[in-house]
Amino acid sequence: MDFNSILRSRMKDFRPFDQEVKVIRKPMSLIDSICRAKAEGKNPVIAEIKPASPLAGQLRKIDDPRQISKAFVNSGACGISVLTEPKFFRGSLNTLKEVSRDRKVPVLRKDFLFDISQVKESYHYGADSLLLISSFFDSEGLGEMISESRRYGMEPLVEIHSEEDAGRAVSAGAKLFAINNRDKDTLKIDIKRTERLAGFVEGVRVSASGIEDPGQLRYVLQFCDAALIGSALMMSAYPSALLKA
Ligand code: IGP
Repeated sequence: MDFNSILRSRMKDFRPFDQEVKVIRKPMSLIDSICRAKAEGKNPVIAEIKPASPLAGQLRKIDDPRQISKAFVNSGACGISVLTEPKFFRGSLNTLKEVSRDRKVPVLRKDFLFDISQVKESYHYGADSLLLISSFFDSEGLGEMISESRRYGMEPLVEIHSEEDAGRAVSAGAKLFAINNRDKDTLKIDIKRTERLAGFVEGVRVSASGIEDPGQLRYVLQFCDAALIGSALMMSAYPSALLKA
């Protein structure tokens, strides 16, 4: 399994979101939340609700996503990421809606998004930010997704895997970047990618994937403003052991 196959599967049963949506809610700023955590001397961590992964299968049975989100916030998370891809990650938009209902920190929609209507959909289901994977777009297409997100008051998190992705994200005007330590073809982790790519983007940087222990968290926070952690938190009963490390 690789990122492009997951994207293709997502495109297959895709129907554009065509509901009318009133833009009333003002999304919370993930950038502000990261900067605040940093200023307060906390580990800025975005904790992810990730029921399953393509390699590991089920990580945790999610009965009450709001309970998990509350535990993450109480342990000091500065953001919550919610997987909404249904097939490989067993996520849902419903979970996003649930989690964002009583949000205390910004909520990120994590999916393999490709169509402009999915920006409005993300807002409708309560997202404060959404992930855009740089390699899925050309620079113009990525720029359009970014502008559309900002029309709803959401600053997207633009994910990069390579120098080339970084260049595209920068020229499309991204301000908030995720350096993904997972190879998108093999799904293997190389945590040093954070160190290699950090210098290619300017703005707020998040290191994502494969962070499993306090040592790795400290390592990535040398180069990035925040870390995004899924699997390790899903499999642990004590999120604060990692978040407050
Ligand atoms: C979390 P991990 O290794 O802590 O479970 O990784 C997150 O980075 C990962 O879920 C992710 C992802 C994505 C999932 C990063 N980019 C894009 C789906 C789509």
